[in-house]
Amino acid sequence: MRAAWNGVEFTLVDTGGLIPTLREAIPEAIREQVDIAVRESAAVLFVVELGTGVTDLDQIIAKRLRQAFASKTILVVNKAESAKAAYEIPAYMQLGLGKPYAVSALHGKGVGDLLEAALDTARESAASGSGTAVDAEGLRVAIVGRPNAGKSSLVNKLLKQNRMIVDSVPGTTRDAVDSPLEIDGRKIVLIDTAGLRKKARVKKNDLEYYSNMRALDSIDRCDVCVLVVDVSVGIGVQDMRILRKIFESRKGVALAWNKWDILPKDHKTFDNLVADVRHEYQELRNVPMISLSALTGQRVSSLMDVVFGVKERMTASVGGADFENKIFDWVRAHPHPVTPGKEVRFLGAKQITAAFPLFRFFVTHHDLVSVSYERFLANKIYDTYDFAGCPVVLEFRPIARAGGQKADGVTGGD
Ligand SMILES: Nc1nc2c(ncn2[C@@H]2O[C@H](COP(=O)(O)OP(=O)(O)OP(=O)(O)O)[C@@H](O)[C@H]2O)c(=O)[nH]1
Ligand SMILES: [Mg+2]
Repeated sequence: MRAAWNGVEFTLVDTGGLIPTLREAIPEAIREQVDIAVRESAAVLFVVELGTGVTDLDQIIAKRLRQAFASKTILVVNKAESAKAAYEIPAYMQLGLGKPYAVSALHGKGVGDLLEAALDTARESAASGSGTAVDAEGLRVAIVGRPNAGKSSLVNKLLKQNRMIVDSVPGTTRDAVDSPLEIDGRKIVLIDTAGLRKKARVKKNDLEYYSNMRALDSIDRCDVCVLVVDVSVGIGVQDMRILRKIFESRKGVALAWNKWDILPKDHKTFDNLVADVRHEYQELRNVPMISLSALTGQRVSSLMDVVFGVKERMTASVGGADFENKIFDWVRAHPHPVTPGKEVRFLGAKQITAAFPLFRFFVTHHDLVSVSYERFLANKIYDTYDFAGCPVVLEFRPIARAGGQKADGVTGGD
């Protein structure tokens, strides 16, 4: 939730209650939940409740916060509206998190001071860099997909060690976990993410709301995504949503058909499958695909070749004059539909240096370029150059500034 206080904007995240699920695993479960909740926060408010006294659970949570996040934790004692509060509050000093802030959320008492303190803490931890994760070096590859697709299994296979928690229960992975590795001298950071379910099915106070957010955040922070699809389940609406999110974030993508081992097949299966889904989903036409098995390891070692191929293409250059001539040819052969008096005339085109394939077109009435015409041009670029797995982005600008200028422009039909 975005909020503001005295002109400072910040994101407030309510973690929901930290409740251990298994009695014998309390400390471990709490540790995990606390870590997931607070690792990337700039300030942490640990809220306890007056009236119950200091509980075992408070002690366990406080211990973890002291160990790992002491400098950014603020202890808050809530429900401090009663007259007795002043006598009871000192007991909370034993949690070792400094002097508690007494507030009454109900009456708004003490909240202003608390926010002041929280923002001071946030500023300090932002300045010292502890509010943000330190990035490991290498090509960042986020492994994304629906729950149970086999993302963690795939990461494990790639790491050749069991670092991730794998389980047959969907939703096993809660956090986005970074694992650095090196393949043939190439540095990679693999990011295992939580399975992405439909938003509507994720309740706000659920830990899953949180892991969803972090999986989406991993897409923004990576270079190339691997979209893992369980071949026995097939492509669904949710996969297409994830793909759209990847392209909106201007990231590269490769699709891994996982669990290939359980599919009865002949030598044509893969080609047929690819042809079918590309026929059904136009967005998949330019996405490179590989079939593999995270269980047996079949073709897992080839996946990174596909990923590095995407990475190369993300910044590939098409060459100036030749590109512009092609554009003019396409426009001539397939002119933009005419709006009387408002002719869309192409004056120039060039590729712009960016982290993804970006093309700028200089056009009269640039705001009238239709969506279908934009798609036509993008498809032409995909068909002519190799941008498989990359988001091809087109920009339309009113005038040509430097280079690429053609006095009369091209409207087609000559
Ligand atoms: N037969 C077969 N089973 C697989 C394969 N990959 C994963 N599985 C099984 O699928 C189940 C889910 O695997 P995970 O790796 O936990 O899946 P995930 O995508 O990380 O799941 P979440 O973290 O819950 O989103 C486990 O029972 C795996 O053993 C595969 O290639 N073949
Ligand atoms: Mg997982």
